[in-house]
Amino acid sequence: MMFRGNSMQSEIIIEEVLLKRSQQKKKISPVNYKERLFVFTQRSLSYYDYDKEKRGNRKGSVDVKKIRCVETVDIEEQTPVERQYPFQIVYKDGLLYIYGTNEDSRRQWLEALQKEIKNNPYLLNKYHPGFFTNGKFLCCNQSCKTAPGCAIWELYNSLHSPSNVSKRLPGNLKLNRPSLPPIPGEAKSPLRIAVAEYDYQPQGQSGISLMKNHKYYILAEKDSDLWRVRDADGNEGDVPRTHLRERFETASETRKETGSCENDSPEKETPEDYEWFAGDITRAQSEQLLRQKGKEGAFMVRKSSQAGKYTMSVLSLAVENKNGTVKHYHVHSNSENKVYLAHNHCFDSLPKLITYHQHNSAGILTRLRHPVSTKLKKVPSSAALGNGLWELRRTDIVLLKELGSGQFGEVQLGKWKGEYDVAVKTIRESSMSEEEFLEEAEIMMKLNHPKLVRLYGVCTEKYPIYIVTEYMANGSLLSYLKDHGKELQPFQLLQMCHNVCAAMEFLEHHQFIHRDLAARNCLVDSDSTVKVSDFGMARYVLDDQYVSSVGTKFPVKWSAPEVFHYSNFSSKSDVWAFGILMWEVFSLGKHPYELYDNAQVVEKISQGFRLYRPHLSSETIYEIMYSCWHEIPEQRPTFHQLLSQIESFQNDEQP
Ligand code: ACK
Repeated sequence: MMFRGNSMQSEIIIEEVLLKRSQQKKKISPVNYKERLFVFTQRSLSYYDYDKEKRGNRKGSVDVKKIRCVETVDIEEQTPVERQYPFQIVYKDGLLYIYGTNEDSRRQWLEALQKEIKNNPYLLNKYHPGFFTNGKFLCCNQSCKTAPGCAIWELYNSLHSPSNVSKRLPGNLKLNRPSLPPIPGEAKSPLRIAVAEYDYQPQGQSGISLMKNHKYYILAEKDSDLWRVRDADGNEGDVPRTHLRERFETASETRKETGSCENDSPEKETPEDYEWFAGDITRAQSEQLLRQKGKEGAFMVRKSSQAGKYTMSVLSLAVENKNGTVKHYHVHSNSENKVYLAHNHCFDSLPKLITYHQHNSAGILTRLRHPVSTKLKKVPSSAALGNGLWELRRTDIVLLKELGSGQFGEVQLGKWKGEYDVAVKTIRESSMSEEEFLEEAEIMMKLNHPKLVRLYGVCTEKYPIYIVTEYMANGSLLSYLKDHGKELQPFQLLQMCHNVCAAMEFLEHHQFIHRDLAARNCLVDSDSTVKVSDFGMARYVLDDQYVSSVGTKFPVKWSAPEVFHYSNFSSKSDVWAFGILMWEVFSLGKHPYELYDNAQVVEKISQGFRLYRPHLSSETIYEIMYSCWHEIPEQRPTFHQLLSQIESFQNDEQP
């Protein structure tokens, strides 16, 4: 297999000779398997005749923009060894089955393809885990090649989720979820279907368990808290309705899932796919976002506080109030499972209702004109939110969701000007020496590097103070390593260290000391890039336990001897911490010196002991990290040297 750079549109991302299954375009054509040279560029996946190292004629090509799903395929019993690693490419005009040469080859193809298609317009949220063979899918027996998928394509949620705050799962996911069987004798009654939003274990005898993303029939609403549901295996039981989200599907849409394929799969099925769907935000947040949009007919649909229901919020400026008026409408459903705002206008689905009201106000405040999105949108890398001013307007920021707790207080996901995602550190009173921080915040804002988490600005006029930074969809490097490290290859781990080293070289060049470099203070972006965060912030923490080298929170295990003995910080003490960070990366998020407490670490380090080689690290990589732990700071490499060592290693061999 070959990997190439992909900076140019037509450059090859990956190419390999793989087995391709015939597409059986006619039902009677036999299945056969041919070796083809597959060449994947940002534009297309093409395959060629291939004989004795020679590329022959092009036999076919799929436009990358038309790809809707890339996933593994379940193998049948007694599949020969050379066909153990199939994957499928579902695209607008067909379905392609290809076989990786081994698990690694398949994973690399999946990752490369999934990365390139993630912004494609019509990704599928369901797929077929089984092959389409001799006129039907082995997984669900549907006989039409374009029939809607029968299992949830789990990766779709992370590639395409509206509140893409959920973490991306790298690697390939194989999920084979059965679709619900029809309820005997109930085929003509309106089917109410709900999807579990969380796993649930039954408390009493009458309950059944729920599995996240699986579908259930709603049989009855027992009271305001409980629904009686039936799962795909026919088990019935009571479950809390807060764990389910009702899907507004008509009976015909449900039927499509289990057989008929008069129509091609709908491009967008659930409200989640739409620009206007805001998911779990509160009434107050929706009002703030609509007002920030400030346009007549700005609207969004959010989940109502009543489980399984939706609310539509609309802004009109054509009323006296200068901020405009926001109205909230419940989306009702009738006994035929049709949805409506006003009784006389009922629709099969929520998207259809919205389309109607985009053209007709029909009883609502104003026609729906401007969808307000809570989908993730990064601030363009060149932008300074405050136009050079570091004080931002608090009213331009809507806090949407807590991400976690940091050294100074909570970290929240926020929207700036109703459009861009930002992370907001809300600073608790007396957790930070603000004056000193504010004196330097402007300098920190100017430290601009692609591998440093951008500091956009602050809101300081009252408590809680806000520190507004770049939002990083995959959270801290430490939790990412713990959750997904096993899916990463050593070369990817080294790439993460390279990212951090590049940022640190930049800080070193600007004579700026981080003082608390560790995996917990780095963040991972949606494309798995790692960026260094919280640079210089350690100086402003007002917590004796953290600031004093004998305090329980002081990061002794990341500190060079001159730091824990004399509080002597320098770029060279950052280099020591970088060595520990490399160790954390190659140990997939292990805690360094896990058997020792801080005092024992001071003693051991002073005696010359150092961390052992993590088993994912080669000798050469270990030599690099080890060199960071020289007792004498001057003998440690600079970040500049470390960066070129890592790069030459990346160019020469695999770690
Ligand atoms: O691992 P996490 O989900 O990612 O939990 C921590 C938590 O807040 C406390 O630090 C998350 N976090 C911090 N800063 C950001 C940011 N800029 N973007 C996204 N998540 C962040 C971090």
